[in-house]
Amino acid sequence: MKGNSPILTTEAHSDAEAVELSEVEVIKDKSNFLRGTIAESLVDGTDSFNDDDKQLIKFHGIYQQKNRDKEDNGGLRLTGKLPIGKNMFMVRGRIPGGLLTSQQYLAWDHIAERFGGGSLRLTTRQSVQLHGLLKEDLKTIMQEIHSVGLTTTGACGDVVRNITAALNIDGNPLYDQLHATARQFSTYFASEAGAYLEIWLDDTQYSMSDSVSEKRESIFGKTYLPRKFKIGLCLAGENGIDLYANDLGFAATFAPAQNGENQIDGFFVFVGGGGGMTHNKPETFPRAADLLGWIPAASLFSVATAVVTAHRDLGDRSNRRHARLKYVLADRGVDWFRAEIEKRANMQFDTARALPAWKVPDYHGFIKKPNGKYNFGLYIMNGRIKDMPGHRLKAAIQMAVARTGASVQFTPDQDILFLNLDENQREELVSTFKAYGINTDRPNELYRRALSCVSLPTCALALTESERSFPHVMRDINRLAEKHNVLDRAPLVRMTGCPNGCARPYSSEIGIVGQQNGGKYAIFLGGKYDGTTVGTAVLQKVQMNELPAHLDKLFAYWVAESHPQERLGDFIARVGLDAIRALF
Ligand code: SRM
Ligand code: SF4
Repeated sequence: MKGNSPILTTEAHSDAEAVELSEVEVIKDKSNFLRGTIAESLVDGTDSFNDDDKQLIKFHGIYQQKNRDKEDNGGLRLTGKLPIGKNMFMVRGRIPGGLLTSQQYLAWDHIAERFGGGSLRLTTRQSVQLHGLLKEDLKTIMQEIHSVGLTTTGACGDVVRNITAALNIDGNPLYDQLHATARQFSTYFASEAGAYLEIWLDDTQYSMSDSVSEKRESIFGKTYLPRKFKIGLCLAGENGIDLYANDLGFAATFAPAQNGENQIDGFFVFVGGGGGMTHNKPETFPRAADLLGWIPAASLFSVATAVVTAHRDLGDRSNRRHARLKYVLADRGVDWFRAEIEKRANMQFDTARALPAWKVPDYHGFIKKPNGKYNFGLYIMNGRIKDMPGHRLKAAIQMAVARTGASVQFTPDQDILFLNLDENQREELVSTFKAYGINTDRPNELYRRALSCVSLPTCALALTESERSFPHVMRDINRLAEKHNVLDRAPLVRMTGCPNGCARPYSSEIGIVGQQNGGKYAIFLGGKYDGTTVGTAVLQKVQMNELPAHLDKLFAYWVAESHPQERLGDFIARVGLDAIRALF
């Protein structure tokens, strides 16, 4: 399918080479399709990669990191035993829609056990990360991941990243159609050049040292995309994936097919969402995606290709802070961009079709499906799966997956959904978690969708704590929600250790965003529960021990002035941010 389209040229992209390119563009250009000297480095006896290869290994799903804790104390608490004073690595999976067989889950678990300090970290894009890995183990790890039909290629880097897809909560066959599309996208937009196979899996038939042909990357071209590119898929009216935070989002509509069964017949197309920003640089900002219009299902791949190649050709390759697709939309406007995609894909959007109102599905606990089987959503604080004294979560999940043989789906909220359990499996699951003392109750409304990013001690970009302080922050907010009697409409809270927005704080109702060393945070308000808007920084440089006093005032005002059951984000949108600012 790809390679035949007339829009798959890299001409505009090579024009872009006339401008002064960012350093990463130069590294990609001379990398021989992401090879660099990674293979040589793997056998050089050191614990690290050189600066160029450090950029290139990201495309293979690997980050070089350091344990930023000076001593092995905090690291042990939540992130497993991390090497001190050595370079170490993070590996991220590419798992479209977050779906894994039991064998695949157990493979990740087993690798974490042996190489990753006994800790797995579920991510906000339905994937999993391992931390604290050593360079000498990387090849074995990649081969073990590959041996169960999985990969890490394209999990990071300037490519189409892991595709997120709606959760299969109630067994509706439309989800299977969405998941099939997510897998097709994942294959369609995967790197074609073969460096991954050659370096990690010893497959030399892909070696291209003599002639480097751009045909090897028929969509991306030799220098790939200007920046990361994220795609999400959901059903129209059901936003469990934070659709508006993606560069490209598809919300499926459906109609009965000839056999009377519902079939996906088209998609609302959203473009230009994204979270990253830099404090005090107003030219950088989080942005909620724009709706381009509706397309019939037959246009899906040509429109997706047109949007990805528009980013390839029009994205800024000189300034990585301005390189995401959202800046093309912000600079040129949505009408211009719609016309550009119509030209590239040779189609027209239906802009008259009305978008249904959004709901956010709930998946925790047991959900009985029409076929009599059950799904079970397990809440996992911060997505961290690890054994701690008195709380052997990793062992419990490993045992539950092994005993039931159930497939699982990672959720965009860093949780696990166990799929399609019969009555025996359901009992097995309950007794396993009980034996390990794991609480399987549904979390309350405050905790249900709350997120925090990884941050310290592994993330090189972290300015403040996030994952490790989140339990304490949440305890304080829970106390306040109880005090003001708003637990049934508790706000969506998300926290990050820097403004890059990995836990999507901007599309939450209370976004706590690391701002400065010394534990100072910016507080973003105004985002809505359904993820359709982004918030604004209302408070700056707040210490976490000051947050409860601020939220106390906010909650009091909200309760006093809101309509019955009005959510915080909707309330703030109604009264305006000036009224909120006046509180502090
Ligand atoms: Fe992220 C960079 C972790 C989802 C925006 N992100 C990073 C790095 C790799 C730090 C680095 O560059 O050195 C973090 C690794 C930390 C560590 O030690 O593990 C990191 N991002 C994560 C994860 C694991 C957070 C989590 O707690 O789950 C998420 C992995 C998702 C996945 O499986 O693919 C993760 N990152 C996101 C999201 C949310 C989303 O996509 O839904 C965003 C905001 C949406 C967006 O992309 O705009 C996000 N991450 C960033 C950015 C800012 C990009 C920008 O446009 O400015 C960076 C920094 C960068 O790319 O330069 C970043
Ligand atoms: Fe690291 Fe910042 Fe992302 Fe948190 S938001 S994981 S601190 S890059």
